[in-house]
Amino acid sequence: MGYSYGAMCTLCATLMALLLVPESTSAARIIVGGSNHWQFGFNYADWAFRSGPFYQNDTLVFMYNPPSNNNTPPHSVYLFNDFRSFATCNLKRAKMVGNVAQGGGQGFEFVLQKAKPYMFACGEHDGIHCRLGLMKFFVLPLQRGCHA
Ligand SMILES: [Cu+2]
Repeated sequence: MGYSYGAMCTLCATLMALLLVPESTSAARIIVGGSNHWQFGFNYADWAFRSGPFYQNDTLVFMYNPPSNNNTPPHSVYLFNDFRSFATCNLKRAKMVGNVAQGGGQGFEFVLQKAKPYMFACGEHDGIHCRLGLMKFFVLPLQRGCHA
């Protein structure tokens, strides 16, 4: 008696939605920047915001051409340990995880092994790619499922 038809419908719809969303247990392989790959001037913070959430053990793939004679600007992948360095694009305390040559072919792969914040940037041109080129973003991978 207590439940209105509307409330029952809402409950039903909620249960249906829960049942229909398949719980994905396999890790994903995500191309950073999508079809834009890893390049100067694309807004990666915005991309990361729209592409999330990311999950523990997902793989981020950074695709960028190795340096060549026909003026391809080199890129790389750096990981920051502290937010202040990330915010100011100070690479001195960042660690290079992908060098300028590793973005070719299938791209440079980085597995988000832990459920902790990861802060990335391109380390080229003294932080100019990070500062002016918007080549920086952070992700906070979530644990997958309730029984991980
Ligand atoms: Cu770059």
